Amino acid sequence: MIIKNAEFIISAAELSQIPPDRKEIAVAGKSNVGKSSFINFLCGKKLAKTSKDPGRTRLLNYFDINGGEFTLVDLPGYGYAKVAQSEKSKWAALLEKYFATPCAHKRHVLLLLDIRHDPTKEDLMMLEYMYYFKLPFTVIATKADKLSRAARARRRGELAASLKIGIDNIILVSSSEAMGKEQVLERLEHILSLQ
Ligand SMILES: Nc1nc2c(ncn2[C@@H]2O[C@H](COP(=O)(O)OP(=O)(O)OP(=O)(O)O)[C@@H](O)[C@H]2O)c(=O)[nH]1
Ligand SMILES: [Mg+2]
Repeated sequence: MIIKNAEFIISAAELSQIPPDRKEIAVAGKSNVGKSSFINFLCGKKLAKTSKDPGRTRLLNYFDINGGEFTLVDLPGYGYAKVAQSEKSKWAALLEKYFATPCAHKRHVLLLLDIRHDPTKEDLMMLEYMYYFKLPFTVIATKADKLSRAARARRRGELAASLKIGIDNIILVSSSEAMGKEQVLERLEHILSLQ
């Protein structure tokens, strides 16, 4: 798969604003894990706003890929401690609605985890959602540039064990050092061919 064209569609606070029936790849993960950077890296252009401050993406941001081939969704990050409880529950409600609402979209979730850290309880909750709502997912381990090659391989095994998934369901990426793009695009091609 080649991403030839990527365009911002809409920032939505409500599911009713979601564009009509499309194949959808959702990018989920903890605040600051690198979701927006990953989308920009994948698309080869600065589409999504990134930030050093966690909690930058507060809405569902939709991007069209290759003129209708599929839609990428940048989801608001969860688990950022310094945010007011009221904001947190707003995000949680939006995310829950996103995952729980049955829809015509054929969805696949890319669940991003920082390669250096063990999954948090929110990450595990996301995983529970995936299983509960029978949403297929792939784990993307971000910021792989922060570790040596040997440490990366070790962490991949550890993450797979703690998530109880196969290592082939974890792709290592670095948006800043341009690692893993080919593997992600290959996986997306496969996912979309099944939808
Ligand atoms: N070293 C390194 N830093 C990264 C990488 N990807 C993202 N970052 C940094 O991590 C921080 C957060 O990145 P974002 O892409 O904004 O994270 P996000 O998950 O979209 O965050 P929210 O929108 O707050 O949920 C920024 O300072 C990025 O520069 C990476 O692959 N390697
Ligand atoms: Mg973001």
